[in-house]
Amino acid sequence: GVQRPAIVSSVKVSSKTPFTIRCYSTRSTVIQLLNNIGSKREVEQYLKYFTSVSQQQFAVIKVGGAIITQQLPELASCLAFLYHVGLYPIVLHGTGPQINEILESEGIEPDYIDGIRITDERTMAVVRKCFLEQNLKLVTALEKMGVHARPITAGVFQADYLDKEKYQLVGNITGVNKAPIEASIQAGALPILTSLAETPSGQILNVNADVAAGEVARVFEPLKIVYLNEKGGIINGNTGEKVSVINLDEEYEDLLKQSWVKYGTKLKIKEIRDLLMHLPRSSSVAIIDVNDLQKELFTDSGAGTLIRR
Ligand code: X2W
Repeated sequence: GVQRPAIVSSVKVSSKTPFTIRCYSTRSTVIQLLNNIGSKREVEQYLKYFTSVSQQQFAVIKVGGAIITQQLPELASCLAFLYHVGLYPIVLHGTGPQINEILESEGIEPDYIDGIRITDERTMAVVRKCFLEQNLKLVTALEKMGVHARPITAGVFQADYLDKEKYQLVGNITGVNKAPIEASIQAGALPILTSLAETPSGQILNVNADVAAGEVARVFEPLKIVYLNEKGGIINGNTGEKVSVINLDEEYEDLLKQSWVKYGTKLKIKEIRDLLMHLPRSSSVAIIDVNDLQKELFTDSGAGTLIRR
């Protein structure tokens, strides 16, 4: 496996924590986490669990594009915390709302089929611009918090056209190149990915970020798979309530028949089901609010929507 990057300067959190943090300035953050998030025993147990596997197998975190606009400070500080305790999540972000905003300002109505954007040449230019802008925004916010973060905006996803007639420049991922992600973690940098893909002949294609995050989780098989969205989970469109758990084996077929399960929500649930069918039975996916990330990672009580088999 990949060697854990060297700790710059270290300090013990407690005599029992097998764990070091990077610099003294973050010690108060760690103590705060230990006090606020869960019992010390609970948090230490999870820290031990997360460091029992190779760094690249800790977590895949999908960040909805809306969060970069609405909750960037919260997002950056949650990720900075993980980095400072020596945990390296693989982060993949979307940029859906930013794309729509630009399209609408240019008088173009965003067009989707089943949650997938129909991406013509003109739209693709906007998609690429937004992915690069939002990626830089997140990386810059992390760097301001002393985090070494690496933008990875190409070279990971190989793809074919999903359906050229129907969606135009949209990719169906056929391969995930782990090397740039592994190299980033090995160099001690958080890998920050977009979901842009490339055909063998070099054509850039647009891929839904939920789908791409699922593909990353499929190849890395991380301990935690977390989707951060602005709603803090999946909302039942009929009742307006948050769905706390989806047990796929029992509920999937019925769920897909519900009138509110459509567009992006349907795509997300389908993709997560596909993913969980390929992972060990004990795997699950949590869809949560960014402010619940530490609670989700370090305590027994989850938050948001848990999807499992
Ligand atoms: C998405 C990629 C961005 C995305 C799109 O163009 O909107 C396709 O639909 P969020 O913020 O995670 O929704 N691509 C093909 O998924 O961003």
